[in-house]
Amino acid sequence: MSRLKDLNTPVFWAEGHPGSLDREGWEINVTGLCEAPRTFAWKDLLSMPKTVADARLTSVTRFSVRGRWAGVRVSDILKEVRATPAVTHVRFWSVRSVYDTSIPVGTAIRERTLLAYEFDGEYLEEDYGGPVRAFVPYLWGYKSAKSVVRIELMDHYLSGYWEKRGYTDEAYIEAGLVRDMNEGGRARRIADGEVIDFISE
Ligand SMILES: Nc1nc2c(c(=O)[nH]1)N[C@H]1C(S)=C(S)[C@@H](COP(=O)(O)O)O[C@H]1N2
Ligand SMILES: [Mo]
Repeated sequence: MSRLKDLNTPVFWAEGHPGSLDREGWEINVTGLCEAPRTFAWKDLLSMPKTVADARLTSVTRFSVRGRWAGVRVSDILKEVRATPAVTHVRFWSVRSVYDTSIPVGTAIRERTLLAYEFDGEYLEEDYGGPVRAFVPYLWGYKSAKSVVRIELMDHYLSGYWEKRGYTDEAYIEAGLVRDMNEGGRARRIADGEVIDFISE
């Protein structure tokens, strides 16, 4: 069990659940347009500055869950590998290399875009994209690729798994109702953009 499970947070694995994953042996390979491509092992990520973002994962399927997501800023990763100025998009690949999604570099370097390994102080379990997932609170949840194994730094955009199947490339969060998982799935109204507060009725 975990906090996300207690909140009945939906579990999405379009490509199929990956089964049990090895946290201690986890590695994320960073490739593409950078001067120092490298692999970040689990212990490397733990040794980097930890950022805690009290923020929401909000799905286009209209649920939203808030908690303290924690991990390494994607901007710190880009600094470590010395991303070149040519980089316009950052592509995340999930374990098994079926699910991918890309975001503009400007969004990737925002302060709460993370490679997250914790939620409310607990390590992320496989269901929710552990050991390490992308967390991008600014955009619909399909940009928050789970169980990330590879990050590609690119000078162009490519539609990913869901974008090829009809979800927008931009993934801007749109106003409407969402089920607030922190309140038992109660329907609440949101404005456009990152969900920070709800609109009172
Ligand atoms: N690998 C992978 N990552 C994924 C998905 C997926 O199906 N496979 N679904 C995305 C979508 S649509 C959402 S809303 C969130 C859901 O995260 P959760 O399953 O932890 O609730 O994960 C995103 N990342
Ligand atoms: Mo989603």
